[in-house]
Parts: sequence; structure tokens; C-alpha cells
Amino acid sequence: MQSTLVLVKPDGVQRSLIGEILRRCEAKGYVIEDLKLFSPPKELLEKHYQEHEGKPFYEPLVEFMLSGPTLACKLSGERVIEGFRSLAGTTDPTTAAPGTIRGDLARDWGLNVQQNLVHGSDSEESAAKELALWFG
Ligand code: IDP
Ligand code: MG
Repeated sequence: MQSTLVLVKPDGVQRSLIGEILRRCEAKGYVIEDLKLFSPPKELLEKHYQEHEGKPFYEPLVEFMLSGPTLACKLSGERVIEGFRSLAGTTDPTTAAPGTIRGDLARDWGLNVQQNLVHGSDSEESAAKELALWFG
């Protein structure tokens, strides 16, 4: 069995989309193993987005993630890492496929692709690292 880290980012929490996003995960058949709604410290977010350090969107991204509470979810099931990323849709919400979380529920609010509602781990290695960081 595989597990992944799903985040409902501050835009999703502020827009009251926690229920809708978790509903889609459960409807797909994945199992919610753990949930935590909190405002993560900057150090956690910097570690979480370490791979993007130095990119132009990195600092604004960390600031955005500090703008309100985030829901962290440990989601489990066979091939859930790729399965959740498929549910989430591509990074840019403007062009994410309809039927996906980002495609149906997100759009550009003038900040390019920053506010796209969710995060999902992108490999087994990132999932292990991120689950330890958020739930360790
Ligand atoms: P992912 O969330 O689809 O895996 P990543 O490339 O890992 O996408 O980027 C992490 C997050 O950084 C994105 O979900 C988005 O919130 C933000 N981001 C990525 N690229 C840009 C950009 O060009 N401008 C602003 N924010 C960005
Ligand atoms: Mg990513």
C-alpha cells in the first residue's frame, strides 16, 4: 500500500473547499489516514519547497503558504501518488483539464499558477520525506 501527502493550500481552506477536495479523494476510493489543519511554521514550508529554492516564484510561494491555515492529509491506496496527481490536474489551473480539482475549482487570480488549491507528492521519495515533515 502506498501513501502520499495531500495539502489543501490556504486558498482552498479560505474558499471552503476542504470538504469538496476530500470528497473527491474518497469517491476515487482512497483512504484518509490522518488529517491536520494548522498554520505551518516558515521552516516547515521552506523544507517542503526546498527543491524550488532560488526560483523566482519561491519566496512569494512561501509567503502565500503562510497566509492562512493549510489542511495536511495522509492519503493511502495502491498507486495513490500518481492517482492523486491525476485527480489534482496539471499545475496551471487555467489549463488544467476539466474534471480535475484544479481544472474544475481553480483559476488564475492574477498570480499566474500560484493558487492552485492542492499539493500532492510527486514520487515515493518525496512522499516519504513530506509525510515525515508534516506528520512526523
Ligand atoms: P506541482 O504543485 O504541480 O507539483 P511544482 O512545479 O512542484 O507544481 O510547483 C510547486 C508550486 O509552486 C505549484 O503548485 C504552485 O503553487 C507554485 N508555482 C509553480 N510554478 C509557479 C510559477 O511559475 N509562478 C507562481 N507559482 C508557481
Ligand atoms: Mg511539485
